[in-house]
Amino acid sequence: MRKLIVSAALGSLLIASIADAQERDPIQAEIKYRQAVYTLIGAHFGPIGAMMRGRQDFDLAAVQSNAATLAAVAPLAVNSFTLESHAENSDALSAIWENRADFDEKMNNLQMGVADFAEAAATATGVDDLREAFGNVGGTCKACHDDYRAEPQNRVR
Ligand code: ASC
Repeated sequence: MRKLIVSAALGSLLIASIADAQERDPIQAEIKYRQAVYTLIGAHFGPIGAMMRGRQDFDLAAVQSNAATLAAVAPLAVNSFTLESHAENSDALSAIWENRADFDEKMNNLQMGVADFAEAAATATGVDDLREAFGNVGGTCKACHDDYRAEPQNRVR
């Protein structure tokens, strides 16, 4: 029992020191920030996708709420690639920083696509009113993932 307590204490010290090291390293701090932003994007786009694809009952109020949050969060993604923050623990490819203008245009398309979707959701009466705007958002996600995100098999996570 005592051994267990000692090793648990050592374990949490180790975790705390890794967290401290990441906070002192601006690249790791940006990666952490970015992953937080994309976690939020996924958390709000996921339910929209499930409802739009008929995998979950369509609930207009839930779509509207998720879309509004998504529109607020998407601009943060743009600010999460300021440093050349590609590393072992990130799916962001170095191509981002080698094709900055193209990447920025694609990020801008994401923001506009999400804003249009949120606007469409605000006045929609049903799923059919949202198909086009949803397809556009999906296209902006895919455009970036195709060129600038590591393929799943290359991921460390
Ligand atoms: C999703 C999701 C994406 C996009 C993309 C569209 O539901 O998680 O990244 O749609 O697959 O092609």
